[in-house]
Amino acid sequence: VWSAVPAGPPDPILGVSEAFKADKDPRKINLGVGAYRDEHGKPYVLTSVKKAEELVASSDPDKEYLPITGHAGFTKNAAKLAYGANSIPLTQGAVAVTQSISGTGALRIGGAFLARHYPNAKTIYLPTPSWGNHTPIFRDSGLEVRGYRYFNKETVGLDFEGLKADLLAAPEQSIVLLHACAHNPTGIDPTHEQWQEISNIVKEKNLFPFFDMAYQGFATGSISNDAFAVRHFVAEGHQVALAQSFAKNMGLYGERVGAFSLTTADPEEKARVDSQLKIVIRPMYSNPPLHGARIANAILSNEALYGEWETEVKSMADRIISMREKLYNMLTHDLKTPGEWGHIKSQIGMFSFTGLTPAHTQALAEKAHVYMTRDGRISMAGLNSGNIEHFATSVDSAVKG
Ligand code: PLP
Ligand code: TYF
Repeated sequence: VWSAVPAGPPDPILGVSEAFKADKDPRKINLGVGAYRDEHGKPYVLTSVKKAEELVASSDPDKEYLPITGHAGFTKNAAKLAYGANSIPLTQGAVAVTQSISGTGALRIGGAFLARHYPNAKTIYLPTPSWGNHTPIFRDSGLEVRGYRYFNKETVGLDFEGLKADLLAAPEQSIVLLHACAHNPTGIDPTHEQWQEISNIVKEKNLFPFFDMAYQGFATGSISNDAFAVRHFVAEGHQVALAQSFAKNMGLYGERVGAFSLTTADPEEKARVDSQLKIVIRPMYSNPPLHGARIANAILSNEALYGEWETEVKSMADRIISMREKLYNMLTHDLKTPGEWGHIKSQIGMFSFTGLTPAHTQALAEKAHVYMTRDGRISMAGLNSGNIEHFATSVDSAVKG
């Protein structure tokens, strides 16, 4: 039956982990997938998460189905985390929110909802580059995918003029995907002033903003600072779509905890939107899983646990920042590696877009057992005091050829 099915390519990011696993050298380093590692290179389960799990277990909960839109306490608290407790649409009861299968599921629900109900052009503009999964998610949702300029190779910074020109040239009422903070893969975010300008263009051109917030807390270490863009747009009167993930900031990767929300005009409109979100979700997976939402809700609804969690998010962000400093110093001062490496320090969040070429990344894998995506992106969280020297000297050799 399947004789005509062609073999497909592996996921460009998860495929890196496969190559890493197959390598038996003890010096090997995986800087491919964006998953936090502690200073010993081990996956990290947050103490606040362990305590939340104990709290959940001690309440001896049942295993009944959740409603289609998920755990009501969790979705309420997730929306509060993103929009802020004083957000006007939130206090007015005008935010439609559903639990989702992490951030990917939230994007997919959003894509499907927009393809069905957005009254205007079914085109979504993604930054170039963007997270590799964005294009297939929105294409498979039934939207047409186009790009807007984002990264300037020359400055290794934001191509703000290109971004503005492309959004101004987009047909009115197009959808525009914005990384809320800690842009993946570049690690480059607009400044607050630039966000204000983007908000003005989005308003002027009547574009529809769809925020992907997969790293709230990871950019600056502060939950509220990292929500600046979303909260600014909402305060400016935009109606927004928002995909949230708790994979990174709570370390709940495999638990698949996320939320999708839409701000609406009023509670009556919200109720209609809610009903249609259910109609989108029901034939996809009926209702979401329980456990992760209970953990996240236990943290978000308990003041002491919330405080502990915020401290842990900041400590993850700070460890990454310290690795940026160290790597920069090794390349620039110790090894005098050719090139300008300041962007390693200035980039934000989990990733650094190093500027290493596909040829460099191939040499690093083959000669040094160092794995990263072909675009030269590294997950800073994969570096630690035990492996950073091997990484820096290997990069130095690759660059010097
Ligand atoms: N959006 C971006 C930009 C990401 O980097 C990721 C990956 O973590 C996601 C969304 C969704 O990830 P997940 O489905 O694991 O929450
Ligand atoms: O960019 C990353 O590394 C993360 C993790 O199909 C990820 O966003 C990567 C690929 C993928 C799902 C998650």
